[in-house]
Amino acid sequence: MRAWRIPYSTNVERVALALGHKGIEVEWVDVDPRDRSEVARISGQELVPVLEDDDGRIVADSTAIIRHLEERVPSPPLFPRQPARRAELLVFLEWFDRTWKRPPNAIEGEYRRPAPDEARIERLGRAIQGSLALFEELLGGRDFLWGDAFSAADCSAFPFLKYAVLWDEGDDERFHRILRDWLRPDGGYPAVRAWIERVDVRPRA
Ligand SMILES: N[C@@H](CCC(=O)N[C@@H](CS)C(=O)NCC(=O)O)C(=O)O
Repeated sequence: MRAWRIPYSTNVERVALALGHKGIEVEWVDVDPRDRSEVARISGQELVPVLEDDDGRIVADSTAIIRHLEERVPSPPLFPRQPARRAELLVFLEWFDRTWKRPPNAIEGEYRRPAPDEARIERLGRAIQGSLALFEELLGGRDFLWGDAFSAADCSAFPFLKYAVLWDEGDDERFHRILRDWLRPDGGYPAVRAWIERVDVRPRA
């Protein structure tokens, strides 16, 4: 398989974790963030990650790629086998992308405006900060977000929540700084911090 990536991409890291879990080897193609022409040509859109399977199939979007990998290489799994539990996990993935990600994206949008609305940024930031309590409860008495086994939920959420604890000095993405600034655990959320350390040592393709 081949996969297209840019440095420090959260959505690329989701796929790297899924590939690493399944032990799938991939040939990475590094994309110049300022030149998306190759990605656009192969996938019809400009965002990474994009995966090319060995049969030539092209899949864009990190969640679609993880679902595709699960179909192609079912073991070790990233989704529960039981259909109802699997559907619940798909709901979580959708909630994370459509609801949880909205405040940091909106803050980034505010900073692009000539006069950012500081009160709105504060309100949105508090929503990010408040979500830590929910993740702390999701991790109550279990090692991973969806139970005792590593799953697609961990692949999806870790690359964003990790900014509560981890920071790479080479990273100058504003979106990541927003996450770091609003996810500060300030000595609390021990289950979230332990989970970040637990997932951070997992293999990545
Ligand atoms: N829904 C897509 C979103 C992909 C996405 O936003 N990719 C970012 C990198 S994390 C990107 O290519 N952004 C354009 C840029 O940074 O110029 C997914 O989950 O893969």
